[in-house]
Amino acid sequence: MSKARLYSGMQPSADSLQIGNYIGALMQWRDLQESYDAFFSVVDLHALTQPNDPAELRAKTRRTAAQYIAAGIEPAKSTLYVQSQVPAHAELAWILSTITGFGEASRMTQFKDKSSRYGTDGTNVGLFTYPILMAADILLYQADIVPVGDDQKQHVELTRDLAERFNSRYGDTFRVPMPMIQQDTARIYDLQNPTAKMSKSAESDAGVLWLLDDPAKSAKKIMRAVTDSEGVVRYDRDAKPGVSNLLVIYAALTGRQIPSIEDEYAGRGYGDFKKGLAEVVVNEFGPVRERALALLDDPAELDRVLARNADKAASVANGTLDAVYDRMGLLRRS
Ligand code: ATP
Ligand code: LTN
Repeated sequence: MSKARLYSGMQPSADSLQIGNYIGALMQWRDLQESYDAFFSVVDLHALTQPNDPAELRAKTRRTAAQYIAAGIEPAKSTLYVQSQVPAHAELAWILSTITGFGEASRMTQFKDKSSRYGTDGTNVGLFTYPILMAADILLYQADIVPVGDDQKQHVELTRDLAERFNSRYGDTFRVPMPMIQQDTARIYDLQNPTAKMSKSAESDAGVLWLLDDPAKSAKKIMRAVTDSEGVVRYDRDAKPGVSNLLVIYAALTGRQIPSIEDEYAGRGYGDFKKGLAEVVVNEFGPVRERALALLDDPAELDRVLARNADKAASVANGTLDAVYDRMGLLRRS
């Protein structure tokens, strides 16, 4: 039996990914690629909804792809490619926009949040149609499952609605995908503000652990992480968000259970615990960083790998797009 299809992606919105992207997405993708026919994209067209310097966007796109590979996404096993290199994404997005209700798109909470933050004049139409482009990403590949964080669940639901709507109007064309929502235990919070999600675009850098940072710098940030005055290494998300977050990171990177880590540090202070965690982080990130930097040292080879995978992606995507055009009555050239 052939493997089920999986699709996910990340925006190239920073020079380096942060540890939340690694634990919440890349580590899972790495495992999932063994049992699924996986497609992973660097969604650079989505990134255009934020202001970008062209040279920087190009660099961030390569850096994001290099970090996928360095974290264990194998370009020979999974189809790892850059979204804009497959024109079908933008084409299907247009088609899907014609079957999306204005009110339906207006209800997307991510758009509502961003547009209320930046105001109508500071918000581009691309931000409004962002979820439709995401639906195109997923539907082009006939994906069965889409691993994403909780914040993207509404977008996957819109994708399902659009697929069903198209199928009922024009005949069975798209597979209706299922979201695979990241578990709470894979959610990482800011080290300085442990009730806020760690994020690439955080305002302050002090609470963010970057995959490509000098390991000594990451160790220092861990030693300075916010804790509490109890002095006991114990998991309690509500009363002890700082320590609990550090425990989640420790457990995720070592594959250990939280109670076993609590036992190890029983009767010892936060200093010891943080030192232990810093060691774990440095050991895990050191080699990932080395691999990513080595890949970035040879951009021509990295670009070739990405081009090969874009060809593979395009051959699947174009098949879907052709069927869509045909079913909608667009005159195909002979
Ligand atoms: P941005 O600040 O540009 O929105 P981000 O760092 O918040 O970026 P996304 O690009 O939105 O991350 O997400 C990429 C992937 O990483 C998603 O699958 C998301 O669920 C996961 N992810 C992002 N931040 C975290 C986090 N703090 N903990 C766990 N997973 C995370
Ligand atoms: N919107 C997502 C990134 C993304 C995506 C996708 C995820 C774009 N296209 C398709 C899964 C499937 C985000 O911000 N994390």
